[in-house]
Amino acid sequence: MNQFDLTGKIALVTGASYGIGYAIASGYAKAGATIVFNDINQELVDKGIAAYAAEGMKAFGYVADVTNEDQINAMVAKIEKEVGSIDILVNNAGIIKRIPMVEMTAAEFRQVIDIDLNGPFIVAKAVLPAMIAKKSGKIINICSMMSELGRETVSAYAAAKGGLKMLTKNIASEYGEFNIQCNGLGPGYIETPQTAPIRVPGHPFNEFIIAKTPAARWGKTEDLVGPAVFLASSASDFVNGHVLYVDGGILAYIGKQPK
Ligand code: NAP
Ligand code: GCO
Repeated sequence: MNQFDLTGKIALVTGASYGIGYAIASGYAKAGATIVFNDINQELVDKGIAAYAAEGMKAFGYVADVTNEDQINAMVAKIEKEVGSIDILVNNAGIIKRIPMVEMTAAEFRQVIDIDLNGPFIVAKAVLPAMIAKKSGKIINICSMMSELGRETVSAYAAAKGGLKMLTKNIASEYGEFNIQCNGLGPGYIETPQTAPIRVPGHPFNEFIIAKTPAARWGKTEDLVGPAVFLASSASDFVNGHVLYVDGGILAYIGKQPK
């Protein structure tokens, strides 16, 4: 039996019109899953559907803001009616604001917490009842290096991602008895639109990350697909409450000394 086969499974990946979510959803489709995704407006959803189609994948797309419980509950009900019961949830949608804490407004802080932490709570709460009823489910929360480490200007994001690590452990603890596994996937520094501003060749942070990564490179979204398939598949049925870091070794390394 191929433990990494997702045939017959329905996977919801939030914020998956592009970026990490798109790569993970595409990997799930190639592993046999039916993929469903949401984004915050129809233009992005249409863009995502076209992108999946261009790669020969049929994806079901829905407009829903992960911070809006009514929209998420309505979307999950629509998915269950139009596609089927959700077997795999990837809480991927997220934003970052890079602002020194003393200059960040409370509203800006709240917005990051709302999308990056409250959103995963809202979506997981919406899909859990059906998973409990069928005594099966996989929830994967996209964590971060900032689930473990801090750095200048990302106070809200680090607080959210640190909280997301603990929400992951709590869902695992509370619902493990229903054969539901909830794990985190913690990407390192990955080439996506979110990191484009700090990845400019010659930018000090770009050089810093390459020196801080044993693999001496930025990650690619493709680097995350295998670990994401593992966490969504029966190969990880006894892995629960774990955060799988896919970071090229960043968390293990003090960093290359300057020449
Ligand atoms: P991205 O390129 O900015 O994509 C984020 C996606 O989430 C976009 O499609 C975005 O749509 C969507 N989104 C934002 N707010 C939303 C909301 N309220 N409701 C629904 N969808 C929403 O980011 P990424 O780099 O792919 O990151 C994806 C996830 O990985 C995030 O949780 C991020 O924190 C995490 N992560 C990223 C890295 C990295 O190095 N890139 C590393 C570790 C973790 P819009 O275009 O409308 O904003
Ligand atoms: C930053 C980056 C990181 C990455 C990622 C690292 O400004 O430090 O955006 O936060 O997005 O979360 O794992």
